Amino acid sequence: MITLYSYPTPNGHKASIMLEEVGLPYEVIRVELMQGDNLKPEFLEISPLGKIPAMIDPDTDGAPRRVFGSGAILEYLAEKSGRFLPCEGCARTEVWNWLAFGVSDVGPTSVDMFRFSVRAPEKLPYAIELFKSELHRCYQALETQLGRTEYLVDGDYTIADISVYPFVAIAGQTSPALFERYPHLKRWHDLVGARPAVQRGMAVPE
Ligand SMILES: N[C@@H](CCC(=O)N[C@@H](CS)C(=O)NCC(=O)O)C(=O)O
Repeated sequence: MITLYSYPTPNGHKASIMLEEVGLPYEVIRVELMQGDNLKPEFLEISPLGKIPAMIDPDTDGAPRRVFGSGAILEYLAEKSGRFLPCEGCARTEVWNWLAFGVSDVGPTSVDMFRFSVRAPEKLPYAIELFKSELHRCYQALETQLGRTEYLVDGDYTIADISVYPFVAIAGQTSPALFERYPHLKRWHDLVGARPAVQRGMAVPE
């Protein structure tokens, strides 16, 4: 059975949503980030940067495999299950495009916005404005795309949607005005959020 190492954050939720979607059995180990358990040597062997999500898959052709980072986990589980990733062609390339957008733009920009506007002991207007405008740049790109296509990649729900959804969901909860400004983003958020597997994955770990 797959072991998922996680914590209730958007990056962790991407992995648990995907595990719920593909229906593979898994157990969850909650890594206590606030207590520094993620920096213990045994966890660094699984996730070299000491970040969740990570997982161990013992059910492989050869030795058990570690997979770390939300992007690698989404790709790995899509390949393993043969689901949520088109087999070939333009749609597959588009999934990589939007998956990377979720992992390298939406995620880090959302986290930096939170760090500088909420966590920072000293509030730096330059940093707050920078990440706010970068985040709206991400939302605008999503809004434009979702005005053209039902899901991020035309045709179907894919790992690209999963790589973006948890950060949009938390932003919508903390600032409801977001969805007044971006109606296509709201339509997509409600569509993805209605999936039972997404709802189950967003509740892991407790
Ligand atoms: N690029 C990674 C980022 C993962 C990440 O930032 N994880 C955070 C929680 S959301 C973490 O483990 N933070 C602990 C730390 O930085 O020490 C991914 O997409 O999964």
